[in-house]
Amino acid sequence: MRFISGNEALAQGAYEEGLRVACAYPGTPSTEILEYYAHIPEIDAQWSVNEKVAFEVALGASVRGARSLCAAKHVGVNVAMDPLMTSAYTGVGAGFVLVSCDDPGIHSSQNEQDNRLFAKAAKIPLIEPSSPSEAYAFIKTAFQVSEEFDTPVMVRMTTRISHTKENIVIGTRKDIPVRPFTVNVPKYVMVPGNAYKRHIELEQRLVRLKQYAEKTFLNTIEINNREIGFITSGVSYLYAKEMYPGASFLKLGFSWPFPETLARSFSKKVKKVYIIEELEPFLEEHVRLAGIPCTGKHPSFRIGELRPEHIPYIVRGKSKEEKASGARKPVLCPGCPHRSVFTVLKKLKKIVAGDIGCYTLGALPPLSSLHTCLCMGSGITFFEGFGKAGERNAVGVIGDSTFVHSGITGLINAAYNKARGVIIILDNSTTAMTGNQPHPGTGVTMQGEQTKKLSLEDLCRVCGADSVDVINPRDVTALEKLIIRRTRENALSVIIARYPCRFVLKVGGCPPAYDKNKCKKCYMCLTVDCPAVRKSEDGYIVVDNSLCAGCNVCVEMCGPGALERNKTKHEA
Ligand SMILES: Cc1ncc(C[n+]2csc(CCOP(=O)(O)OP(=O)(O)O)c2C)c(N)n1
Repeated sequence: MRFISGNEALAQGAYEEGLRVACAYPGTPSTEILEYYAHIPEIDAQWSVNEKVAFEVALGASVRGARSLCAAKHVGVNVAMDPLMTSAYTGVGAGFVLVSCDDPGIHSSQNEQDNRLFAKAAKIPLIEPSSPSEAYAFIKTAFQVSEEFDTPVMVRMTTRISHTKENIVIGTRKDIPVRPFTVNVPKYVMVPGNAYKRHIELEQRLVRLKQYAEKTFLNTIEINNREIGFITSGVSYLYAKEMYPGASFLKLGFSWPFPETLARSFSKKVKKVYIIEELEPFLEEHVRLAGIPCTGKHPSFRIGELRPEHIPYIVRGKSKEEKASGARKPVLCPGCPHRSVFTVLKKLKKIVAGDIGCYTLGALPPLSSLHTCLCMGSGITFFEGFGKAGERNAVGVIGDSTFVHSGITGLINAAYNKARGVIIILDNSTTAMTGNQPHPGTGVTMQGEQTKKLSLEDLCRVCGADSVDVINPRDVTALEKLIIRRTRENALSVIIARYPCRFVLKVGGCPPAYDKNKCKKCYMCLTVDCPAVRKSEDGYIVVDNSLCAGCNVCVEMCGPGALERNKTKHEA
């Protein structure tokens, strides 16, 4: 028995089911699935450079005969959409599962799309666990379904299932040998003539999958009070069960292709049918298509995470009552190397095309110096777009991991299409946002082994940057001069602002010394928005030594010299 999270339970279940290859790019709430495999020798696990690559490597392993898995956060599946759509045509070799971890409520994402729609769009079966123990059990069935029907399978998790912990009785690993590879050009080479035939095969497979959905043990009916019948899936089932324990339920663990006959027979056993689901009215549309009278949720419930207390509102057909969230404002960590870059960009009044990572926090006051953030890679492409619209004061910023994920093509495009200006790669030598995973620029694998190290400076040069500078962003004055110099040139420049994240460095520095007598209470030190520096009741400054990482960016901002540099342990 082990007390593990939904992600760990799913990872363990897949391990027991003979998984051999696992690929992902980190992304909340999916990250722990791959981290589980880092030290399991039977599984070849990797941080891939992005989700498209992860999907293809894993699918390639499946086509060659090894059971494989690709995990991604919901928006990661967007990146893998191109291979996903056609993989439904080719089918698989050995079992292949795509785990989509969705983020209703947008705890840590750029949107809250419902990836159940993607399973339907891609025409692959959809399995929805509602708890860690089901994640453990259902992933096994997912591999079996994948092989039985020769299809990729989507297992859809959501934040609450991924991160909830439960006691799970775990088992042992099955020995499932790698299958031999048989050349099968009509199946695996998707040129129009072959693809057309595979599409026919795919539609026939969907008919068989629908029949499977009608009888699989993943879909269960619980008949209790016949006045109220809930059709539900995923964590929404638990919420409905918690609020209406005596009601009847059709719980769909295999929700697409939709088991119409099962839903119809359930509806005949109860007086009224309610659909309980998070985000899109996915089940509801299918229930209505089947001609089953039902009550769905008010459209206000398409937004945000569902909570148990919402269920009575849905039953009464009412809208959601929004309560103001009392969430603390997020802030860059003390010692974060990104802080000084945004301080300088603010001073220079730049328009900043931003991207996704810890550094997106540069958008918040008082730094307020990141002005757009759409998706991974858009820091560079938006920078180019701004230029095409005539903007000469724009700067693009992108993190090192994000640059490798999807910034490289944007840089090549910018160079090829004669963009001018400055792109800053915020290189803290890690993927900090998702918990400090390594990436090719770090030269370390998921397992902590040394590997080929990607030189970002060499790469930027061959992509077509006219100049590439590497600078320590802790030297605020030098950074400012460099940005001014490069923006004045009629060229495409990349500045790599390189200093490790404090969670990579793991060494603190000495907090600065503070002399009250020199302090003019100008509060320039507060403009860098460091949690370690604050104003006390008497209007003077307090440096919290327990938080301070000794980066001295506040010292650089202090005109009167009241804050003075101590040599940091790292720099000494
Ligand atoms: C398509 C997609 N995949 C993954 C993520 C999750 N994610 C957001 S930012 C990021 C990378 C952050 O690393 P980096 O660019 O180095 O910036 P840092 O956080 O280290 O400052 C990841 C993995 C995402 N939002 N979208």
